[in-house]
Amino acid sequence: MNPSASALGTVRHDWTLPEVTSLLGLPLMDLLYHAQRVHRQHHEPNTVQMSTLLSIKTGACPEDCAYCPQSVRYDTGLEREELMEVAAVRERALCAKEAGATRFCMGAAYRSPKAKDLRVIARMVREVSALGLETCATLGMLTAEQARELKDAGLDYYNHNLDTSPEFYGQIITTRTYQDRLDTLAAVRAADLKVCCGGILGMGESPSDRAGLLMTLANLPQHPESVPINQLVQVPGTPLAGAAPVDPLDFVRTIAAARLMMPRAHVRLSAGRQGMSDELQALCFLAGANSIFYGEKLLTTGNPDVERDRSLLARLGLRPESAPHHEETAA
Ligand code: SAM
Ligand code: DTB
Ligand code: SF4
Repeated sequence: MNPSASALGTVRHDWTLPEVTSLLGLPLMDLLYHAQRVHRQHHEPNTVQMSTLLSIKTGACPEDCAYCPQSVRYDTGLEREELMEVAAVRERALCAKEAGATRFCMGAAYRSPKAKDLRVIARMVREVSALGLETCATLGMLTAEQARELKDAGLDYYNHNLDTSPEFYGQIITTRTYQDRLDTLAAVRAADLKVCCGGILGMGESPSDRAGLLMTLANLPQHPESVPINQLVQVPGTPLAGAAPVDPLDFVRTIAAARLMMPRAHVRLSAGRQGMSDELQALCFLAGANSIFYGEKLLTTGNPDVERDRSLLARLGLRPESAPHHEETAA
């Protein structure tokens, strides 16, 4: 099927695999043209939303995600760290705000958080929110009650990725199911939190798996507000170290298709930017990416430093998106 140009960019939840496949296979210039056109219908052009990540609990995770340096099953030489103190997290959030981030995302290497840890994390969320930053957390599986507890603490976004297609998923993770992930996303929505949900490219998935990931994301009852598209960061010791790298232009195509299928979402050019040229990143922005992780570290691996990103944005004439109005009670 050939997607009709006028229908592209409408909010739909009934995508079929052949439709997504044909979108991904459009001549690149047509795909980029449509993506940028639709981008401008729904978003302020030339702006980029900036989130800073912090790993608040690192390593020793019981899950077996084949890409992840934090799984206890792989020897990656990563030093484990217990849950951070609230004051130390607040300090890091303040630094992120001063550097220009508008959202602070706290990540923990959990399968799911324990009640006592969640109480501490809720305090972190309150403190970070009081700084006037948007808050995001990624803590693994959540029950509906846990999602509500985070919402009550002032959490804005919850990140929980589908990672890949339902068909390929079993080759990447065996310790929890695709349905577990969908259940967490439903719990997060039920608590009226905003959803950040995307996936990873470069894990050995087929073009049809990429289409399947995008189709599953776009056919969720409500599109995620934020869609991170990660390129695998290969970490020695993980099963995916040495996987064939994704063709950079296929990465760009996936971003463009995400933009067209979820027109109102922020599409985040996420992990993997450290190895990308400025020109490749520019193509990703042209394809409709309008968000990045900002700061020299992702969770445990590197990200371009602040100076490089400031210069990239300046070279491209992009400006940071301003923070949505937020009650500021401190600093
Ligand atoms: N443990 C929680 C979970 O898995 O939901 C939260 C943290 S986990 C590190 C968050 C996401 O980071 C994963 O779902 C995956 O998409 C991404 N990620 C982890 N390792 C990565 C890597 N090496 N390259 C790219 N993305 C990665
Ligand atoms: C997402 O999609 N990417 C971020 C965030 N959500 C939590 C994490 C990327 C992690 C890359 C590997 C690391 O630094 O440990
Ligand atoms: Fe654990 Fe999350 Fe890493 Fe999977 S991605 S091993 S759940 S920290």
